[in-house]
Amino acid sequence: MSHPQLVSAARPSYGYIVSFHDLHPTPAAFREEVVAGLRRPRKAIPAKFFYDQRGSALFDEICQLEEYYLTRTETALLENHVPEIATLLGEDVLLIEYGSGNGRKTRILLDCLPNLAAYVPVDISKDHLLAAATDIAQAYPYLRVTPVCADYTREMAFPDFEEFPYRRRVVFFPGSTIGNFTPDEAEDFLRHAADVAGPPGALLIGVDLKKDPTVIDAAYNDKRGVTAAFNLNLLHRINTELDADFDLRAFEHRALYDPVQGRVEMHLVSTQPQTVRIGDEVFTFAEGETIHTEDSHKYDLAAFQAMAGRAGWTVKRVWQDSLQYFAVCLFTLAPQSVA
Ligand code: AVI
Repeated sequence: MSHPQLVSAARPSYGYIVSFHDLHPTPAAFREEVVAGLRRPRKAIPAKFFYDQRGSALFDEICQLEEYYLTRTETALLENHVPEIATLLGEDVLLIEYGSGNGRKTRILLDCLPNLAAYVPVDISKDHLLAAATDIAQAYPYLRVTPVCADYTREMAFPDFEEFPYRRRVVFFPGSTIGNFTPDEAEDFLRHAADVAGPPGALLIGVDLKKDPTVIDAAYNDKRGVTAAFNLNLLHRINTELDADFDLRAFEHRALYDPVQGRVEMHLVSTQPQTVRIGDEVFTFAEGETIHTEDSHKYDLAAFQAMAGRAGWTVKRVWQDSLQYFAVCLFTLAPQSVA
């Protein structure tokens, strides 16, 4: 992948999306994947389907919960260390963010990175992506904002951005979203990120760490029941979008941390024997049978660094909170090139 040389130029003011790369990710075959998942001997639905409009709003609410330590810990790490992060990354960075959320963490970086060359949010959901990118473009009128609509869990030809002079590409993947991949998928993603960044690129990534299981269990079983509502919203979404008749009162949220596997498994438990219809298809549930809806892996820091190493990354710096709940890691592809 060739990277254009930096050409210094006076920066104009934009305030709008400068260019949009639509890599036309195949629309998630929602019905097909749900039906196939419910036909499996152990019923499962991919976690990516949580995020309709209500699901995204509920996830934002989860991020504010006292029990959900991940967001506030990572945000504090970024806020406390952003001057050092900015120095290590240097000027004229092309900042590529995967799975852009509500933008709060992005803004911490945008406020401090000197002379950012462009901001490239990458997401599969076009509407969500364009809305978030427009907000950022308006808040940072001197920034080139160039969203890419793509399914980053699959192979894709990333744009080369020849039109923008920049010094290095930096991939930003906050939130421990890497934890929602299986370890094999996570390693593949890290390899993909190395390919997209290219030397002298860098990766700034948030990772939730193994810890006291009661702390993790509480984060996924909050007292107000927001996580339960987030989990059950998947059935509501299937009812509305796929002409189904799930009775939401006949399913319960379950999330349990398995310290041996190092992951939280989230399920929806059928509280009674029942049948459910999706269009013309009928599914039978025994009492206690579950739909597996999400895994959230927690890493041992050394094991995560080893995985990143296998994917081609070298650790440059790691920031952790005093309880060592969470890590923000900066990896590079060519250590000698870091400022
Ligand atoms: C998006 N992802 C990192 C969250 C997590 O913690 O795995 C999704 C989530 N599921 C339940 N609560 C939050």
